[in-house]
Amino acid sequence: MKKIGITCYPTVGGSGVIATELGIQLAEQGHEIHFITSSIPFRLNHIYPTIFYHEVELNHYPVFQYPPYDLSLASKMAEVIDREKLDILHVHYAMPHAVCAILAKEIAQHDVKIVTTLHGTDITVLGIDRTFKKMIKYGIEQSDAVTAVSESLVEQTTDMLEINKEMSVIYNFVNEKEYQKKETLNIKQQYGIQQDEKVIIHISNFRKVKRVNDVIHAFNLIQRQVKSKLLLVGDGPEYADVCQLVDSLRLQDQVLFLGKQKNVSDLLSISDLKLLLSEKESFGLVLLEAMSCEVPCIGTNVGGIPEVIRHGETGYIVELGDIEKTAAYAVHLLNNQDLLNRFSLQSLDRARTHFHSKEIVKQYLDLYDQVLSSS
Ligand code: GMT
Repeated sequence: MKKIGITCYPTVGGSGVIATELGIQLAEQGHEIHFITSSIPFRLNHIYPTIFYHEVELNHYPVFQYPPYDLSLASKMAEVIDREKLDILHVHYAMPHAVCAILAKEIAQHDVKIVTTLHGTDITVLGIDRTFKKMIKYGIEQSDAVTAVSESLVEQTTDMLEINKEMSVIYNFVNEKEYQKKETLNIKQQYGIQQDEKVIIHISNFRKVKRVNDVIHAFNLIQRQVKSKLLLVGDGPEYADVCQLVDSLRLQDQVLFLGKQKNVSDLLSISDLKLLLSEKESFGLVLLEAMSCEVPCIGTNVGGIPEVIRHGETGYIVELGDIEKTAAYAVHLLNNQDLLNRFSLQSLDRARTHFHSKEIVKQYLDLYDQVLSSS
C-alpha cells in the first residue's frame, strides 16, 4: 500500500477529472489517497474510507494584496507530507503545482517523491510567457518523474522549454462504468429531437482555443444535407458570441444550448457524432468520453487529437479551420448508417483497448514504483 498525495485544480476540467478518477481507482486498489486541493474535487461524490481531503485555505490578511494560493498550498503540502508520511506527491500541472510541491519537499522533514503530470495549458499557454518559462522548466526538471498526456505534448514541452528530461506519455482514461452507451429511452423526445434526426454534439469550456464558431459554421453546412440537431454542452467566455452567431445564421431551432451538464454520458448516448475543432488540445478527454459511449469524432490535426482519433476508422481528422471538409466528412458518415455503425463500434474498441483505465492506472503505479525504487 502506498500513501499518495494528489494536487489538481478540483473544478470542472479534464485535468481535475483525470486526477480525481486516478485517486478513486488507486484507492479501490488499496492505496491511501490524500487530496490536497482548494475545494473537494467535483467528481468525489461518494464516501471512500481510504480517500482523505485536505483543504488549502486562502489567507486574506490585509498585508497581502492578493491571497497567496501557491504559498498556502506549499505549506499545506509540507504539513500533509510530514503528518501522513506520503510516499508520492502527484501534482497535475507544472505551474504552479510542481513548483509548490518542490518547495514543500524542501520544507518537509519526511522524504517524498514528486511526480508531475503535464496537461497542456501550462505549456502551450503559460510556456509562451518568458517570465513563466523558467519557472515551469524548474518545476519539470526538479520533479522526480514527469508524465504528459500525449506524445505531442512531450514534443512541444521539449521544444518550447528546451527541456532535457525524460517524460513518459500516459494517456487520459475514462471511468468505463460511467462512460458507456446507455438506454436513453425518451431523452431525445424530452429535448424535442425527432427520432429520424441525427444528433451532433460539442462539449467544451467555450474558451477561444476550442473554436466553437467553427463548430457552428460546420453544422450550418451539415444541416442543409442531413436532418440534424446540434447539442452544445458547457459554458465559458465565448458563449455569448456563439449565441449571436447561431442567431445570425438563423439556426436557433436546430442548435440546443444545454450549458454545463453532469450526466454527459446520457447526452453522448443519444449522439451520432462529436465535433472538436480546437486550435490547441493536448489530448481531448471529451473525445475519449465520446468514443467510450460509441460516438465517432471529427477533430482537428492539432496537438494530441490525432493520437486519439484514428482517421477513417473511428472518425476523421481535418486541418484547423477547414469547415468545408469537416462538413463533408460529417455528411458522408451521417448519411451512411452502415459506416456510422462500424465507426461507432471501432470507437468503442479503441477506447477499451488503447485507453482502458486499468492499463492507464497501472502505468501510473509502475511509474510510482520506479521512482520509489530509484532512491
Ligand atoms: O481543455 C481545457 O481547457 C481544460 C484542460 C484542463 O486543464 O483540464 O484540459 C487539458 O487537460 C485535459 C486532461 O489531460 C486534456 O484532455 C485536454 O486536451 C487539455 N486541454 C488543452 O490542451 C486545451
